[in-house]
Amino acid sequence: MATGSRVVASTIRALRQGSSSSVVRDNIRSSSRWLSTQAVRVDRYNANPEAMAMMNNMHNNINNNNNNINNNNNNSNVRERLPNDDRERNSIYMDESSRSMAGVTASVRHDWTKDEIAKIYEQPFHELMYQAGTVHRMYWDPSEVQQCTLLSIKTGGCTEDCSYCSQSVRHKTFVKPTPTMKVQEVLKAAAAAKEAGSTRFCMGAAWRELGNKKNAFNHILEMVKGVNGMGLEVCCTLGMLDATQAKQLKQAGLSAYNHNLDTSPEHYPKVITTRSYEDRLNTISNVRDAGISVCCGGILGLGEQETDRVGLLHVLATLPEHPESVPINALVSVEGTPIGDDIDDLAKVDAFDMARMIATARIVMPRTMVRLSAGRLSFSDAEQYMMFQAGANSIFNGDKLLTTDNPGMDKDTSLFEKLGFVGKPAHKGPMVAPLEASGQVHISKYEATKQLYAAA
Ligand code: SAM
Ligand code: DTB
Ligand code: SF4
Repeated sequence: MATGSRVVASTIRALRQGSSSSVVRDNIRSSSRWLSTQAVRVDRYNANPEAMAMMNNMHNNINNNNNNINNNNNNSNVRERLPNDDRERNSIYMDESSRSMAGVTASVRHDWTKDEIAKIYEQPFHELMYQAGTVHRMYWDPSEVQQCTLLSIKTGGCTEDCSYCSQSVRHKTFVKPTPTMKVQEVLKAAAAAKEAGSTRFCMGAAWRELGNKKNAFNHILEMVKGVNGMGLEVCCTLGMLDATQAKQLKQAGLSAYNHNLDTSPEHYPKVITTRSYEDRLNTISNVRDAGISVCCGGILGLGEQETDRVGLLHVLATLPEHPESVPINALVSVEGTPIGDDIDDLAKVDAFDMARMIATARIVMPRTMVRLSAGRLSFSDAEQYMMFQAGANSIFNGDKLLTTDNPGMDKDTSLFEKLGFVGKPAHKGPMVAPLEASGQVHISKYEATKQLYAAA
């Protein structure tokens, strides 16, 4: 048996035995990718009955799991929710080739070319917004927006030279380096965030890498356990990680890890010289391999060209798995940083740039949460509305990001009321898209599955 089919067979066995371990979830992911390639081959060469049988089997097992999820929801009279784990969620739809509605077709693809993404990005704004808004409604409930809260648990004094960052030791900014916060202080802040309606708590440290900071790491593991124990989803952004550290964080209950690529590989060395793009990609793969959801995005306003924005989206959309979430930040210009001091008002990122980037991300990574991140203070409610229409479905809330200001809770509560948004609950998956549930989205399956259904 080929390796791919062996993994599928053992995954089916584990699912039958009711196992939902992270190993099984990882296997569902690799099985689904292998089966998709087999399905395409079956489509092209009319071959491989073994793959067809396994795909059928796998599909039934996953459908059973899904039915259980839905039955649980039906029992409590709650509208349907998908699994919260992005891999589990995506595996439910593994036999889906594309979705279409109202003249727009989309699919989860990993073979995008830069040219294809550029063509989407460069469309007339009104057309891009229409397509992105339609894709958003085919895959998501547009009224549900995730709220995450950031806390800087170790501020300033960072040895990296990121030319936008207030926390680099190389720039003279308003930030005063402070020691790592105590576990109890962090848990208190997490409890306050939960009270204020946040469902994901993200702890940031101004480090190049976790390295051999053993003591601090043990405290961070305690923080992760504590925040997870409060029923919040936990995210960290601590710089580069090795594979063992990623596994330890996963064991402690970490849901997601934020590690941004910031810009295209070509523009990156003009922004940061103390680490490489490859370094960042390695950490992202350590995080993914540990079974932690990847949160990875970038910043607009770093002096990049539009080709660099497309270049960043191309890297993200061709990763082995699309990130669970993609934060799109507008540069928060900080006095004393090379980019902050350089920038003139005309070079500032405007709301149309942000909406264009978010819309393109939404189209090329339809199942990813796109987070409207730093820079919201410089956009009006109407401008932010345009960004939600483009497909953003997550924000950072609270009056502080890491070191800079963010709209306060009251402001966001009134924005959510005005726009008719509700927050996504913690540890619960997103709602099934209402237009999918009501049958208005046309869903195409891989040819192999269609043949199986026809034969059954
Ligand atoms: N030191 C860790 C790292 O770099 O991965 C974690 C903290 S770092 C501040 C997290 C991210 O915040 C950066 O990767 C960058 O994308 C974003 N960021 C930092 N300063 C920013 C600014 N002034 N404006 C917008 N985004 C910023
Ligand atoms: C991300 O993409 N944006 C957040 C989060 N990930 C960690 C950070 C924004 C930082 C903005 C500048 C500051 O507050 O220091
Ligand atoms: Fe350090 Fe992160 Fe800021 Fe870069 S972005 S200087 S790594 S804190």
